[in-house]
Order: sequence, then structure tokens, then C-alpha cells
Amino acid sequence: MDNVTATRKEAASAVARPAPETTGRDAGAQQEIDGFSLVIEALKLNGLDTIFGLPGIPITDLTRKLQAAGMRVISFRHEQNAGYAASIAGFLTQKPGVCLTVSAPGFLNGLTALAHATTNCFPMILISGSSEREVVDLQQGDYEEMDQLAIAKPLAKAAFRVLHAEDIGVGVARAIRAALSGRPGGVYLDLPAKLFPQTVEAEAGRQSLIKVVDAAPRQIPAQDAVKRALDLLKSARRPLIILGKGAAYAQADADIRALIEKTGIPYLPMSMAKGLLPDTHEQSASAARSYVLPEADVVMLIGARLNWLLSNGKGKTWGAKTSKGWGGQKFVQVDISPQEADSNVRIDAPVVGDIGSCVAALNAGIDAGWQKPPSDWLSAIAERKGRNVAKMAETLAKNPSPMSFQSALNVVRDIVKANPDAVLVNEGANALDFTRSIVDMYQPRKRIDVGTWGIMGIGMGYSIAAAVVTGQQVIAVEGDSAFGFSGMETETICRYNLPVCVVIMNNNGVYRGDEVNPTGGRDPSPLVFVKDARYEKLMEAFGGVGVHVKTPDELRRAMEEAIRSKRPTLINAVIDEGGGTESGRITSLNPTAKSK
Ligand SMILES: Cc1ncc(C[n+]2csc(CCOP(=O)(O)OP(=O)(O)O)c2C)c(N)n1
Ligand SMILES: [Mg+2]
Repeated sequence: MDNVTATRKEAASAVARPAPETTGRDAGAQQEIDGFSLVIEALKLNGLDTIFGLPGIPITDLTRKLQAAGMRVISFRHEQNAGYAASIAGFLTQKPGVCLTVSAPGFLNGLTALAHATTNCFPMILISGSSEREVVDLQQGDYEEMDQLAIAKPLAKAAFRVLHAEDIGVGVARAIRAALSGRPGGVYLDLPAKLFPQTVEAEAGRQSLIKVVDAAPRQIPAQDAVKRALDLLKSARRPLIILGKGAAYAQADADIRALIEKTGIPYLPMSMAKGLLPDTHEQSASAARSYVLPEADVVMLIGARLNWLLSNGKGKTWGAKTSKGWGGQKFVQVDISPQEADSNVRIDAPVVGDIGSCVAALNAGIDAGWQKPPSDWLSAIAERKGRNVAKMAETLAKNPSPMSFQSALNVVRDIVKANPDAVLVNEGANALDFTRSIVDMYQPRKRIDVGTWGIMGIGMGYSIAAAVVTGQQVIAVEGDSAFGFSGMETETICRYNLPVCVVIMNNNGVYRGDEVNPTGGRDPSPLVFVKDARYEKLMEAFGGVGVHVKTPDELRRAMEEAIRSKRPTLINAVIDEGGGTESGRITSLNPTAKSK
């Protein structure tokens, strides 16, 4: 018997052993509870009722028992997608999203999503089964042997392993606190196979579980920091507020809106902060972004970091003469992490605390005598906005054949306007950038996308999680390349009969579909796919609806029907294969060879 077979048999027999008696008919017999039940009860006790995962040794029985215990178990086709689902469930609900995987390869498949959660500050817990510690540590070649805890550590906000059933309560509590408190992030929880069948005395076992009290304690900002920030804002001639996805996560929507409206300061939402105030709000400066960034003199960042998405707060985007120069702006930064300030440029007024408490404190400090920003600043922005919106309207009204990104997205724009409750998932390059600028959002946390890393592959995992945790219609606008990373989860969407409408912006490739092999050889260019691929048949293969559309009218009808029927739908929208640009809007980040 080889090692794998032996281990499998052992694991199987552990699972097949009669479940320890937890009710105990014989008054004299000791009542026991096992590791499986303790894990489940610890999660339930803390309100974690949905698991995104993929079964196998050693967690197959755990998935069964989770379902039997009344929890929602969403079983995926690849752990990475389950992990992305868990990460965005955390963002949407302020509860850690839980992803459950098998050991080594399953763990590694989930790890990308865990790192993504940490980078994006989403609360998530990756629970992976693991092999036998003694064998792993001596590197003796166990089934799926890997020192998972060590590998997870640098990519997670925290990582824990539980070896004894009586420590399960502490392990789960620590994972929840680490994921949610302060700046949220991804937490790894390692549960070795041997833990699950371990038993302890039932009463003591239950006593050992912890219901976490106040997992994300409010952090009240210091009054002097709030005053410093308000004084700086008052001194501004051309103030600007930037809302990041931290502001969206905070669920302090009414206070954020009040702050913007009371101060009268123009604001820019980062991608996932769109809809915190409706994008049609008159103070939105989105349509004048390239004007306000270099011109602003005081910028208040709320839950937004000065990372690459904001050109690190310096360089030509901010009006500096050189690519690394300082544009002269003064910054207020509202953030939960005291370490965030000065990460890229000087922050003159850091306000450290949770976004809700900080914004409430700022609001309290704005009195009736607050002066709205100078009218020349507001009118200069309004003028740019007007011009850019008119230019955009002209492009959107065109009806070329094949469809352009813009003529197709004009339809999506109308559909989202008519269905503001729907969650919009978005990934791709051109498919991402055009959607972000064309499709207005009207409610908070309705736009979820590639996030801090600009990652491809979140599409179907995010769609599934959004449908499951919000119960709302989901519209996923996907580049054809982006879709490919998680396309097999269309089966999952159909299996759980989720109201997801996937729209593929099919331009036959990565960025464009018209590249050729420069050698004239047989292989296609690395940037293109099979021409006129019929992606809609994938959804049909699993019992969903597939539609192939070539005009905006066809697209509109198909989307309206998808939303009316709530059936899993995939619309393959044929887009001009020459309509995109390399890397979408971030071409400048792409190093290119001197000679092509
Ligand atoms: C995990 C990952 N792999 C690769 C990339 C590089 N990348 C950026 S956008 C993109 C795909 C763009 O093509 P598509 O989704 O079809 O969008 P289009 O521009 O054609 O609309 C790729 C592969 C990435 N961002 N993430
Ligand atoms: Mg494409």
C-alpha cells in the first residue's frame, strides 16, 4: 500500500467511525463532542453562516456536517474562486468571509485570494485542512504534505494553527478578531486532519467556545487631530475629497454624505467607492478627474491610500514638474491605520480612527459658519465636467458595427440606472476602464472589481458571493480574457440557480483581438483567442441561458430578460476587436521593448 492510499484509508476510516455520542442515552456514559462539531459550533456562535469552499481530504465530512448544521455551503470548482468569494463577502458584510479548502494544492489555490484580501483590507478567513504535523515537520512525504502555516504567514494579516480540540474556540475567536479589528485583512487558520475526530467532554468543549465581543472596536480619533484636519480644510482655496473603498467598507454612508454636502467640497470616488453618493451627484468631480488632481491645494483622503491607483500622490498626475515630484498639495488622511500616513508623500493632518467615528467627529466640528469652497473652483470643475460629459454623450450615442465598448456599455449604463440595487462586478482592462467611467452607480457597495492589484479572476467568485450574501441581482461585466480565469464557475452559478447575468465584452483577446504573430508562423499572437468564441454555450451547457449579441438593441433585450427572469445568463457581446488599447487606461505602467 503506497503512502497516499494508506493516508486516504486512514482519513476515510476516521471519517467513517461512528460519530461520538453527544446526547448520550446512558446517563452514566460520558457525553463527548468532536472537533468537527466544535469547529461548526464556534463558527455558528459567531454568526458565520456561509462557507465558500471545495471538499476533499481532510475536510469532506466537515463540509457535509456544516450543511447538516444549517449553514450555507457554496461548493466551487476551483478554490481560488471560493477564496475571492469569501474575500468580497467580507467586504460586503463586515463579517469575515470564510473559505474552506483541502491541504497543500487546495490551500495554495486559496492563498492567492487570501493575499488579495490582505492587500485590499477585506476580512477573510481561509481555513485549510492540513496533513500530519509530525510527518510534515520531518518532511517524510505525507499525502499533500506542506508547512502551510509558514507559507501563509507572510501573505496573511495573521495565521494560526489549532492542534487540540479544546483550543478550537480560541483559534476561531483569534481568527475573527484578527480579520476584523483595526485594518481588516486575510487570516489563515490551519486545522490538521487529526483535529477533527478528536473528542473532548461535551460540556467542557462547549464552554471552551468564545463568542467574540466587539470584534471591530471603534477607534475614536483624537480631538486635536480632527481640529487640525478641519483647520487645514478651512484654509483651502481648492479643496478635494477622495473616497476609497475603506469608506465604502465602513458602512457610514449617511455620515459620509453629510460630510460631503455640509462642506460643499467636490469629491472623487475611487472605483469601489462609486455609489457611496450617486455618481450623478453635483459635487462628484469624476468627470473632471484629470483637472482636479493637479489643481487641488488640500486633499482629504477618506479610506483611500496613496498607492499606484492615485499615482502615489505625486508626479505629473498631481501637477508636479517631474514624474516623482510633489505637486504641492497638502493632505488630510483619514485612515484606521496609524502607519498609513507619510507612506508616499507628507500627510499634514492624519486622522486615525475607524472611518465612521472619524467622519462623525469631522461632521461635529463643522458649524453653521462653515464656508463652502470658493465659487471659482466649483465653477471651473463644473465647466470641465460639462464639457467631458457632453463629449462622452456623443460617443455613447454612436452605433457602430461591430459594437464599440462605449455603445455596448451605454446599454449597461441604462440597465444599472434602472436597477440600482443590482451589484456590478467588473474585470478586464478596457472592459474595466470603460465600464468604470461610463456606468454610473447609485448606491454604496454596488460596484466590486479588480481592487488594489488590478487582479484578473475575481469575476465569477465575486458574482456568486454577491448573489449569495446580498440576495440581489448581479451583473458581471467581463473582458473575455478576464472571464476565462473563473469561467468554469458558470456551473456553480447554475447549480445554485443564482441571479447572475454575465456580459462578456468579447473583443477576441487581451486588450485587442487583432494582433498577429510577427514571425508569420503558425502560432497565434500571445494576446489573442479563438475568434468569435461562443462563450454563451458554456452557460447553456449547465442549464442556464446563453445569448449571442451583436447590437446594443440585442444586448438591451437580453439584459432586461435576464433581470426579469433572474435566471443564470451569459451574454456574449461581440465588440470591435480593434477597439481597445494596450492595458486599458494604465498603458503608462507597461514597460515596452525599444524595438518591437
Ligand atoms: C491574475 C492576473 N493575471 C494577468 C493579469 C494581466 N492582465 C491585465 S488585464 C488582462 C486581460 C485583459 O483582457 P480582457 O479581460 O479581455 O479585457 P479587454 O482589455 O480585452 O477588454 C490581463 C491578462 C492580471 N491583471 N491579473
Ligand atoms: Mg478582451
